[in-house]
Amino acid sequence: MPLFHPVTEGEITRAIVNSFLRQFEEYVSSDVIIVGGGPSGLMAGKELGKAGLKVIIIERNNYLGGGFWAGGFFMNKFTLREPAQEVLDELGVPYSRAGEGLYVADAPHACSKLIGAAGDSGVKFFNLILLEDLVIREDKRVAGAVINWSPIAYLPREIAALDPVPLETKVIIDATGHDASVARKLERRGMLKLAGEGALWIEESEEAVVEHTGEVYPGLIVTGMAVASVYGLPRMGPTFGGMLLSGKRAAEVALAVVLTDSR
Ligand code: 48H
Repeated sequence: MPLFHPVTEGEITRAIVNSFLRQFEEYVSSDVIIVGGGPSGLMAGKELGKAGLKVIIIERNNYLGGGFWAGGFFMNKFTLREPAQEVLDELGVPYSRAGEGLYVADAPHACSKLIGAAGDSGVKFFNLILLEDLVIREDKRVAGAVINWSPIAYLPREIAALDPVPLETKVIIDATGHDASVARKLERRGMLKLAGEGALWIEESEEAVVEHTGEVYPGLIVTGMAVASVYGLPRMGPTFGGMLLSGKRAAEVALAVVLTDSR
């Protein structure tokens, strides 16, 4: 008696292809597309999923987590300042006190729990997909994402001139980190001007990033380090509370936009 139930190779391939296509077709239209699966994007996704919205996270890598995996200095540890440790309480991630109002935790543990929580909330992950451009209609509002398989971007044009694919959505969240890749699509067309990220200043940076998290253009919300790049705010090094609370704020703003949007 074999341990595993017998199946054919064809059945396995069919299971993958059918499941992908069904999901892809369902998510051609969504409530929110989050570009970037780092801490701010995952946090925003988890909150929006919990609120019952139809949410996709697009990530160009074949893994989620962005800069959250390694923490600081490749030491797999990261810090959080009060009150952001409440997110770790919620996720069930252990941490220890490193000083007054300062906590330290294990980055892979926190990152995997956050990915799990986003998945549990119903968010769908589209890895290995790159945001190439935006859909903007006559009302001058971001109305969708234009995507392609990430490997396509790394192939020479003469063998991979492949048209990208549009997806419709009500709101896009730029959670692409230092690059602010989504906001840059608007800058390229003279529709937004990015100030560029400031130098490191922990005391100022996290609060400023959370405060400035919001809609920068109709239908486009920025979160995480993309906020610093858009508004010229200081960076904060390996402390992640600002990223998590910015993601939470982005979700609140996105929810308000979706609820007031009658389309
Ligand atoms: C698809 C894309 C695209 C694209 C980028 O860098 P991240 O971890 O971003 P945040 O803002 O959630 O967190 C920033 C944090 O990790 C950090 O770097 C900190 C706190 N730095 C402080 C300092 O002083 O340096 O994740 C962004 C994700 C990555 O996974 C990218 O691969 C992805 O976005 N991404 N995905 N299409 N065009 N551009």
